[in-house]
Amino acid sequence: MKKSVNSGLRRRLLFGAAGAGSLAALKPLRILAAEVGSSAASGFAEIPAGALAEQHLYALPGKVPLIKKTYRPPNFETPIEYFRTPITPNNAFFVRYHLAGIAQVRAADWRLSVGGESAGRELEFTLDQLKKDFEPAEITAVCQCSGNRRGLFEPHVAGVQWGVGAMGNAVWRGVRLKDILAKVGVQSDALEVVFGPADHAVIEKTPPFVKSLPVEVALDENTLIAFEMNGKPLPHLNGFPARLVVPGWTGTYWVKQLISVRLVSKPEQNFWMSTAYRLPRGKFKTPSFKSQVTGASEPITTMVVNSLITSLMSGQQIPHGKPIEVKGIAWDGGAGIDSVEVSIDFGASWQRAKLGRDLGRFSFREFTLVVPARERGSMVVMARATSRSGETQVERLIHNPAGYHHNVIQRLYVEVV
Ligand SMILES: Nc1nc2c(c(=O)[nH]1)N[C@H]1C(S)=C(S)[C@@H](COP(=O)(O)O)O[C@H]1N2
Ligand SMILES: [Mo]
Repeated sequence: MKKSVNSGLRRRLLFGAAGAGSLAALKPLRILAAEVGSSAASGFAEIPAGALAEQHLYALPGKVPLIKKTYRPPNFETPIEYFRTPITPNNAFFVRYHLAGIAQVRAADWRLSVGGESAGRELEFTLDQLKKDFEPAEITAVCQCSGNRRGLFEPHVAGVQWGVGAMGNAVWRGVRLKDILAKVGVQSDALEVVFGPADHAVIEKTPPFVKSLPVEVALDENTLIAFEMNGKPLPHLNGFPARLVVPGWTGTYWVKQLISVRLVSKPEQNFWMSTAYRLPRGKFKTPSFKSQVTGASEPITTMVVNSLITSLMSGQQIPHGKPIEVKGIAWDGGAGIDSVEVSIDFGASWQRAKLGRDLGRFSFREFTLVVPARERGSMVVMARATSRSGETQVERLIHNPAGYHHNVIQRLYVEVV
């Protein structure tokens, strides 16, 4: 009982309750923080870190121990320490699957079939052909699950209860999808491009994880079919031998074990497009996937601006007088990060952090700011990222039924002793 109250308090403290009101109204949280005391020393909200996490950590083949959410299908998130560098290592990259029948594809057997009713012809490519016959392309981009931070939603929503680690940033290398589509010919009536994977349901009821994109997004020069991640072949659980990379768009479109690409003239209708991965229409200022808008809902599209403090742990004790290094990463849906500001006075004033090297507008961007620890007692550190399109993190959660787009300004409590 006590534990759940504490975790509730922690959650409210760190990410703000849905009804927290203006930032000024957050002042009483300082008292709550003092009450919670060192029992909050467990990282982000109820998300396990350190000792607490150990019981939930599990090493999949080829991976370091990751935070297990579900085993079958595998859903594992990245522990926070791997976000202390802007590139997420392959062996620590999160894993998300909807269906348990994951295909073990051999590179030599793999074929990509490309065609569809709005293509000029049907073609099949081997991995060697992709590597030899097309100009290579490379991009650094964040793959983030739409439901990253769903576990921090208040009120709670159903689905994988992700903490902050259902995301990663990598250098993806492969070929441009537009070059492949050009080979089959894109007819003028092409509306969407439909992507099919090799994985399938174990119980036949669930349809395969087929996703579509607007044709103009598929033809964007940044949309890749990638077979390398950070200079190595894709790990099996991250899509070996080839996956779709859609910089700026949420992870759901990044189809792994990709085997089929079809140009179509009508909106793709299957469970994963028509029912799952949808938002109440107009609730977010992200681009609209026009051909898929129906009634009151529309598909999720690009990521919202967000940031994560990685240098501090919730409840961490900091010696009085010693400066506090506030470090972390920020990212958005592709405008690029303009600024990250830090506040240590509940948002009354903000100071600009120094940004790290620019690895491109789709990448994590590091930030650092050293703040003084002048007064003893609990202290709340906040970080707020703003993109180059002027979008900034929200003070209050924009609630939605599927638990997507959590980008509430983080409020991380530390104790100056
Ligand atoms: N084949 C296949 N591809 C998939 C999925 C899936 O279930 N099957 N899940 C998608 C979702 S929702 C996300 S968030 C990303 C996660 O990529 P990762 O597992 O490499 O981290 O893969 C996407 N591609
Ligand atoms: Mo996802």
